[in-house]
Amino acid sequence: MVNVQESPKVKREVLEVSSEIMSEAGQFLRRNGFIEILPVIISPITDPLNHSVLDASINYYDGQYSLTKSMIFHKQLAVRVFPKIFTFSPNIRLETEDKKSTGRHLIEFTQLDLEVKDAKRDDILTLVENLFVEVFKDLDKKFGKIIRSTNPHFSIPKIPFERVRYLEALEKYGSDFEAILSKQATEPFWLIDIPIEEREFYDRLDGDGKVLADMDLIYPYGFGEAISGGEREHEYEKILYRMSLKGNDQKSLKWYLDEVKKGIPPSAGCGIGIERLTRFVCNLRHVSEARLFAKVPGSLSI
Ligand code: ASN
Repeated sequence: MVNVQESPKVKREVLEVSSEIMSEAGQFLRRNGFIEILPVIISPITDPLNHSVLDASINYYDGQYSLTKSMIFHKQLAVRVFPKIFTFSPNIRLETEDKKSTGRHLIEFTQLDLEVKDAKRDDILTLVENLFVEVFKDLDKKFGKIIRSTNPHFSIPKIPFERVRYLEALEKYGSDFEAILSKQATEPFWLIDIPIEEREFYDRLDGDGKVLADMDLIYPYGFGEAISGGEREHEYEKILYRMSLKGNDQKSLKWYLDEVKKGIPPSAGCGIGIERLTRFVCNLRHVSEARLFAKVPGSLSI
């Protein structure tokens, strides 16, 4: 039987910080030529993800809607209409109970998801670094004292962030490298060139056919993964090939494939977890303290 859980107490100041993060990040993107689009909550297509979660779909007449796991495909289609877009996208990922105490997982969370037509990975790294600096400067000005009272490490991140190659880190530190490096670090850093088997089919395969032109951002002080993103595959044949390597079902992604056939532009982008960023800034034990109505894996709550 599922455990029914009371929602954790969330501090007012944490909600103010979270609200300010969203406001300042949105303004930064608008100043840089982005427009905000509305999020998609249900669709016949959603991110297949690289790890399995419980099914979250709704039957509708004789069809089926999935609850959004990420808006990746919609972002790729949206940049046909406007070259720089962002959205605050609610994601539903029904993670299993073992993710309860990672500190980083909720089954409902929000990504600031952005995508840029014709962009390269480096463009996104620079954009995000500048976004972080602007957001942290603004937070420092408005909430610096409050934040420092619970987070002695709070500081404006120094850019450019270090870039760590996934395979080099794996070789040096073993399979737990991400946690080890996150604990050692005092500044956020990029993990780049992630091996093909570690990610979904939509991130672009780079030169040697083994690693992708993609990235994660990792927070320091053990806070772990913050962001994932990359350059995207946009050519129909390559997408089919990548799906076949991953064993993705073509039928369930037919709506996407039909659009790809008509043509989608090259693009790159990423998604920034809002609750994780709030947790990092406020130095919170668990991401469930970073929003109201948080839903922790393995339980039911309001
Ligand atoms: N938002 C991510 C991206 O843009 C995808 C994800 O969340 N799985 O790459």
